[in-house]
Amino acid sequence: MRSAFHHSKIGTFFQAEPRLGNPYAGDQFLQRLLKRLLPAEIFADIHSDLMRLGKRIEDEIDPLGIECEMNPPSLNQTDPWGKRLDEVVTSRAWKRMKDISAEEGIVASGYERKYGEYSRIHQFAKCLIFHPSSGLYSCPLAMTDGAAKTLEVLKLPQYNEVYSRLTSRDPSKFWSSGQWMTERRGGSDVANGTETVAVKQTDGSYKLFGYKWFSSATDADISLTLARIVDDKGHAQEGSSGLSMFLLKTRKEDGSLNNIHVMKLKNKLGTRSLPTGELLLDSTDAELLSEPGRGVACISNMLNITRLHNTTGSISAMRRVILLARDYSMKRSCFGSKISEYPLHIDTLADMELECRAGTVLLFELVRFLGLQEAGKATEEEELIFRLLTPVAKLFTAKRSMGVVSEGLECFGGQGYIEDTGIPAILRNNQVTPIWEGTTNVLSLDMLRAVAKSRGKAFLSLQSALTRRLGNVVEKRKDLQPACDRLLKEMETLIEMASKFEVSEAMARARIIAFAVGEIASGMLLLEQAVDTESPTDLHAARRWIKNVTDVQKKLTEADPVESTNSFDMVFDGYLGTPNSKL
Ligand code: MFK
Repeated sequence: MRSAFHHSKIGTFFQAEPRLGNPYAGDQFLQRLLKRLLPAEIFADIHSDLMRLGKRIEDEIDPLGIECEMNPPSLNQTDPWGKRLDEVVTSRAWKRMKDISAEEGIVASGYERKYGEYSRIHQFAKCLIFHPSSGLYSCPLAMTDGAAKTLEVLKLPQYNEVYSRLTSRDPSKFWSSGQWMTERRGGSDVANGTETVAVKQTDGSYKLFGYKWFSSATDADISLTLARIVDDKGHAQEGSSGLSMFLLKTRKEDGSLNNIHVMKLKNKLGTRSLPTGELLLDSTDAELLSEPGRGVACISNMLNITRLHNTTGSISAMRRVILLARDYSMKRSCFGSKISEYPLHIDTLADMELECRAGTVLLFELVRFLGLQEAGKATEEEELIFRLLTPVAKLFTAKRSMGVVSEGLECFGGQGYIEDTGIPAILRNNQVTPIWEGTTNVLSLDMLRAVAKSRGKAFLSLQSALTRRLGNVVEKRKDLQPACDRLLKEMETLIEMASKFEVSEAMARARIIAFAVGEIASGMLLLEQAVDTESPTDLHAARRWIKNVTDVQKKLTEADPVESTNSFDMVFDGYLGTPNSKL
């Protein structure tokens, strides 16, 4: 009699592993979007470059990214005899990533302006497919881009060489930059928390003394940083207007560190392949770049670029997990069918795909604006929308991507929780995107400040762009009138309600306002994509998105932020001392 238990079958089944493939070839939505945004001959050129880079990512870069993840940096602080070394030891793969980044022109392609106003679209499309395979080398590249932008805006001839290195394609010349802003007392509140001081030297240069608490890419070649210039009596001005922006080289001519002590490397939840250090600046040579007291405004040039990279990172994490989950769904059988055949699973994937598409159109709208601005073609309306939507895109995509990536892990069942599949790292690494470059709350307030500084014109500019552009959508497809009307109504309500708030009321609702702006702007862009491409999936996505757009009136009316002075006690049962509940 045959045993019901077939020994020979034990151990012969293995889960089919998800394959990444060429991440550009696999992203049809991105291809359609680029085709729509670019003139035909430029698209043809960029498309073939991205196909090539996608193949290189599949064959060479992604394995190196995994190697970076497996070999995090370490700090060799002293030699056996106690002499200070402060050596940040990075992996072979991390170093190789720097060379590849230069060769690929991940920063350079934004500055060579080969495609004029479209150059930034090319650059950010590259970043989008590169980021999740880069072992987080995308972080130093983001800051390098931000530093290059800052130098370009400042137009100081004495820094031409530094600029040319930041934007070089030659690995032997290429320099990366840090952005050392965060101090122990000042993560979000840089203006009041920055303690680093700058002492002027007789030759006009400065020496910096301070402690930088989170310094991403500690192994960078240069860094932009903030410090307070002290006067002859040793006094430094407090607050934002006391801050100036400096450029420093991390090493001296002889290769030794520029009086920088690497106190420790941070032990982080994710982004472990990226060296993030605590640095003591102890007489570090630096040069003043901004006007004295204009440090925050000056470094904002950098911040607005790194925030676009942050947005890119969040979207690319969504795209990466979706590409893997899509592939896996077609391989994994469950209850007798491939899981790609189950409507419930498809519905889950559809929501993930939708978030990713909404983020992608928002990013490329901003990147398009950036290109126009740099080509001197941006209108005042575009400038205002760019300023308004940059923090919105960052906070919106960062927050929403965490939900998508978490859902993505679930698509693999238990395998999504197993470290050596590489899948959990997508989640761990992405958790930084809502935090660095300004948290969700800080960026919601930044958006409000942009509105306030423009005396409301930023909102009105978005509204008039919506009216005009959605009008064009309806011209092409009358059946989209209700969807367009819905977005216009939400924007109108938002402006009407927001304009009646006291400052403190608006601040307490800043998140709601920011997410509403993100949903409305993405909705318009998804509709434009749908009517231009006439793709049924783009149309489906746009309709699905708009159905789910938040009812602003309801949300703002029902919002019940606790605004009184004892608000903390209201939430936490009199924790601070005002009892407000009884057992
Ligand atoms: C793949 C992902 C790659 C990403 C890599 C990133 C790695 C980097 C890691 C980090 O370094 S994370 C640390 C980042 N830190 C932050 O993002 C700080 C968050 N806090 C803020 O953003 C605060 O809003 C801010 C420090 C800017 C507030 O400072 P202030 O001095 O209280 O701001 P204030 O008084 O509103 O603005 C001063 C000036 O700057 C004003 O100019 P004017 O004097 O001419 O009016 C503002 O208009 C201007 N400004 C501020 N933010 C701006 C801006 N201008 C343009 N854009 C902005 N975003």
